[in-house]
Amino acid sequence: MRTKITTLAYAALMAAGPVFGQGMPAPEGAEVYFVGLEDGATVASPVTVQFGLSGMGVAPAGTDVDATGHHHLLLNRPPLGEGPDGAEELTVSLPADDNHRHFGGGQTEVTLELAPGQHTLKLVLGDMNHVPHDPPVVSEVITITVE
Ligand SMILES: [Cu+2]
Repeated sequence: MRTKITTLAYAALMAAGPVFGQGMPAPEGAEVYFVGLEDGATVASPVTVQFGLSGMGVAPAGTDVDATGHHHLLLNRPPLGEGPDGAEELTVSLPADDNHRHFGGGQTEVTLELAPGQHTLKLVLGDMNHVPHDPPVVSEVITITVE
């Protein structure tokens, strides 16, 4: 009995800590994609980037509803799962910095000021805790040239 109580207390403690493990499940066939912005495009800054999603719904961060998530834009970094932390980054909350933009309000587009030159963009849907879904719902990496 004593062991069981300790185990439950430990589980409660872990639930309150940082989120590790696995994202919420994604339905089969769910897709995230760029709307009206092609790989190889040449554009002028500011650049408006629109996020498309099919097979799931957009919901603000923190929303505990199956088959929903919020958009993240990865800028100028390796594809998710191929960064310094490897596949482990698929199972933890996405960082929030210049290379990882969160749209936790449920936004479906952003207008970016980008320096002239080449930039890579990739979309990743995150669950209520900013963790990629299982399996991850990600776009292709696209490369654009800003004039
Ligand atoms: Cu997020």
